[in-house]
Amino acid sequence: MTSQAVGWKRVGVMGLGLSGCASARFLARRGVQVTAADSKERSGIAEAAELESLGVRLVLGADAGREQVFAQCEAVVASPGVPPGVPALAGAAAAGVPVLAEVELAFRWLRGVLIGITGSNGKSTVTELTGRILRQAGLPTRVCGNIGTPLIEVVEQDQALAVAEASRVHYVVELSSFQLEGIRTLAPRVAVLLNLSPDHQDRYASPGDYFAAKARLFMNQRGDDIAIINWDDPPSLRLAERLAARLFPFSLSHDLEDGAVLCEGNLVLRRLGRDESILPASEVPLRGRHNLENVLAAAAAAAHCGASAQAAAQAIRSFRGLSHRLEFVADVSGVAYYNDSKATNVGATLRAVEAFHEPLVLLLGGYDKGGEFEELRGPLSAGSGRVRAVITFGQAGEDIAARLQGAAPGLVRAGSLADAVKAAATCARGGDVVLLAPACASFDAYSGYAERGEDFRRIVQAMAPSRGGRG
Ligand code: UMA
Ligand code: ADP
Repeated sequence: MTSQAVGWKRVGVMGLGLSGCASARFLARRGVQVTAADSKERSGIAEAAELESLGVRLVLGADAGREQVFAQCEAVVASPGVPPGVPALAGAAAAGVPVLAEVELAFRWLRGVLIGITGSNGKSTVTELTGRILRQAGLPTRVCGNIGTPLIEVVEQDQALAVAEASRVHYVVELSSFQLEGIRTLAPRVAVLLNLSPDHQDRYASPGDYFAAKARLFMNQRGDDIAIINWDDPPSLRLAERLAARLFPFSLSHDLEDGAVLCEGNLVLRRLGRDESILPASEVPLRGRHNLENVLAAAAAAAHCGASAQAAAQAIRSFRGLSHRLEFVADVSGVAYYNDSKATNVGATLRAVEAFHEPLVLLLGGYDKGGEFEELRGPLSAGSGRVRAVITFGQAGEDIAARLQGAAPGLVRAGSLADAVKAAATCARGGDVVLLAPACASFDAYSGYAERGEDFRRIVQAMAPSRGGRG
């Protein structure tokens, strides 16, 4: 393959994390002259020598902050974590150079079926579960995107497949708002929008701007594509009026004519007036009503790719959920500790609180992305009787405590996560649940939600005389 096949001779890549490195490799291997920039110094880029050996020109550190970095390029691939306002991207855009997402580059080379999954919460869970259902149904399946492996890396591996084989591959791709900002032609055969609630307000001017980025998932779909939307979520529903694709909604509370529904305790696919039961809701092993929504969405997406209800039921029954999502850690002196470190926004925390009937000691805090913490006041109030105490920690801890003052019972301000767990153990009584569902990102003290969740596990397990117990 040559640069002619890609269509460009000189391409810029902004950011050298997972997406940027994968994009730079892909392009350089196809003969494109790549200029790759990152605000980190060379010592922070482990792949520097490898990329240079492929012919990539690196612009690192302060030099990456210049407007002219990509002046000679015909296109720029922007990493999702790099905001469009940074001088190198703004400079390229001002010069009329297209700034694209890595997933857009990948889509132009993708030969199989794209299933795109977005939403404020539940993306990774639904992406993983949809992939498992498709595999159970015997369909060749790749699970990638924001969940971890860049789509371009997977698409590059599949360039080796013969045409017929490649066209059968199902790419189940988690798509973030950051990625969707940079799509131009990307069009999922099946697009799933799980829900919309404010997030990433450190990057967007308003929740509306963030929702608009999510809505781009549907913008290139055609009439024979499928749009799966949460009928119970008003902001998602508002988008349904503008769809070009065929709508297939899901709902736990409406008896839809066509869609995935909860009907007499069963999760059901209703198509052309015909009901097909997947499984009883009581047999879904995941905790919380929001996970029933996730299951309906995944089953609906897989059904539109040809998976049977039986395959869906089998995959759902054996899916215990992803780590750091309402994950049981240990029972310590009759108190159950749960790790929901991935609850990095208020919406996810609200659903986590709803998922328990036991009295809760809730741990909130971390790096604030502009969260609307006041929304927690009602559900956490003493009157609700659900929450025994709220412990706040980390950089946002003080602000959260101030914003919940007078609403949450037993409000305690702690420093680190370890201090917060200690304080929680003091407040909790036998039969309670201590829940880390922090409503904040973790970057004040950790590299990501996974590191924070692992730290929580370690702290809790150090207090536990023996492991196991309730799950
Ligand atoms: N960088 C700059 N200038 C900046 C900002 C960053 O040069 O102004 C550089 C950093 O120094 C770093 C690189 O950009 O070297 C990082 O790029 P990135 O933040 O886009 O990270 P990647 O490693 O490419 O990972 C991205 C996604 N990250 C983000 O969207 C922040 C990963 O999602 C995703 O798994 C991966 O691509 C593969 O598709 C993570 C995430 O946190 C899990 N996503 C957000 C979320 O889920 O809330 C959207
Ligand atoms: P995402 O990839 O969108 O961040 P995850 O599946 O990783 O989604 O879950 C992130 C957080 O959101 C976890 O705390 C999880 O418990 C919660 N969550 C999962 N599904 C939903 C949903 N449908 N609605 C609200 N919260 C959810």
